[in-house]
Amino acid sequence: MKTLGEFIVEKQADFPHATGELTALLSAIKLGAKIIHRDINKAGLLDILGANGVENVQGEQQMKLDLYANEKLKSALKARGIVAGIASEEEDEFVIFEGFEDGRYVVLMDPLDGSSNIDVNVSVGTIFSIYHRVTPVGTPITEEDFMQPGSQQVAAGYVVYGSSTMLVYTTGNGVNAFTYDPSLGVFCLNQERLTYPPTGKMYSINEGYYVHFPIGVKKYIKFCQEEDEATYRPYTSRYIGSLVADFHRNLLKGGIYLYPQTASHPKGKLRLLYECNPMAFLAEQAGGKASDGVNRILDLKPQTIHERCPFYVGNQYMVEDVERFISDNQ
Ligand code: AHM
Ligand code: MG
Repeated sequence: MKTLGEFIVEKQADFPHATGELTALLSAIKLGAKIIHRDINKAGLLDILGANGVENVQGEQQMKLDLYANEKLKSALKARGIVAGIASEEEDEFVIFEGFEDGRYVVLMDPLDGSSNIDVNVSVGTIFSIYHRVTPVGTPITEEDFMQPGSQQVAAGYVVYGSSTMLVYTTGNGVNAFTYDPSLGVFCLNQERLTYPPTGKMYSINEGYYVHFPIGVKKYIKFCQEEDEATYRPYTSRYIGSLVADFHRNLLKGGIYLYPQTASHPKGKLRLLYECNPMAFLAEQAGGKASDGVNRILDLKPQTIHERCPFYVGNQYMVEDVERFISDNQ
């Protein structure tokens, strides 16, 4: 048995000039994940279910646990003195960690993705994305530090709070998965160099919005439902409505997740910086692909912290199929 802490330290030895800062940063996320795990598991007991009546910058109801997870992760990241600031789904503006201008990293996060699922006991997740800052160390960070394309990510990952809690991350050298053992309080290595299975049989999309999808996506959905033994179609439809859980299942079983643009949401729903980019980094590191339907997600140049983009992620050939349907039906 190998713990996440041991694994990270072991990997750090591969980089003789590593300062240990990224190791400490990942430890902070690990600690935040343990705290969130603990409190999600007793959400009903602690009276932290339900909306708190506050809307976030995107006009969505924030759940009490969203705010709680945001605060816990923020303080875990701040405490180490390595991170100069963060951007979060739950913060209108990026947050400067005052007094920590020497930090070389910035972190973007969705502290509790899919939080509307908590009240009904369905899996939720934490998503994180780590960059080196681009402004000089020693000065306060600026928005520019967060406006980097996803290809510049130093590390990214997620924690899925499901039937068990798992942490999955990449530093650009493959994807590694760990399962949390609550009795020991440690994440244990589950799988090193995780990759998509060669064939996928699942497609995940909110088909309730079918009528609003672009024509290419409508045709791709019909393609998924057609019979063709050679390509394992019809595919199975699976949609939890929790990006982390849907992504995780497709990574393990093979499949594609789609969140297209619609007439009312011309850029889709998911946020580029702290939902699409980290998942895209993981997908590519696992041999898969992530696209906005036309472009590689990791090449997109962000304009604003909370910007959205259409998102197609999963087995490479499945994402290429949907891209073909989109370009053939422009
Ligand atoms: P959130 O960040 O407000 O929780 O929203 C993101 C979630 C994703 O986890 C999920 O895949 C998607 O929204 C579901 O959206 P919909 O209910 O429109 O299918
Ligand atoms: Mg989210």
